[in-house]
Amino acid sequence: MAAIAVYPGSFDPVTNGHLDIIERSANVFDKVIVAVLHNRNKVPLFSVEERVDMLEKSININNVEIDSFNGLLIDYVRKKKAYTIVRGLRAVSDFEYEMQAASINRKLDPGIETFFMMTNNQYSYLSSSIVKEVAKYEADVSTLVPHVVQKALYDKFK
Ligand code: COD
Repeated sequence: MAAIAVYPGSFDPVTNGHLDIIERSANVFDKVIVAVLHNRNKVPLFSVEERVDMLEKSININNVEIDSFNGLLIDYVRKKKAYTIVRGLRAVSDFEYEMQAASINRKLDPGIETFFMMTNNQYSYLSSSIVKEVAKYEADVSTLVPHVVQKALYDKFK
């Protein structure tokens, strides 16, 4: 049976930190589905279509698929016949939320495991929020995000 993993997130927008997790998980699992969340309480900077498009243009790995989802993550993971959720960990500050999310997801379906992958040290400070913050002031984000994202950020803040 193929080992399918779902890497869910907001990806608003995708950063080099996300891409690193995607590349490394693609080496571990037979297939990785990068799943962009549709609805959130807070309004994203980029629409789900824009976020999916930027991911598609930034990734060219045979066993990686880009998708989007609505509602509960665990329902989506089941629908995809995946048994693993991949999450990235940057710092202790990520731990509390991730622990809570993994626990509730396990409660909802004990058959689905959450796997954590430590950030690559060079991306440990990197988040979508920090990238948006600096791009707003037209600072250089070329080493933080793929080219297509950098362009989209500058266009958005023009
Ligand atoms: N290095 C390593 N990992 C990173 C980096 C980096 N520099 N930057 C981000 N990551 C990791 C994050 O830790 C996270 O694991 C993943 O990449 C995605 O990050 P984000 O910020 O794009 O996405 P989140 O954390 O906002 O995604 C939250 C979900 C969409 C997964 C969550 O809200 C969800 O599952 N919602 C659906 C409703 C639901 O099922 N809720 C119950 C469970 S919480």
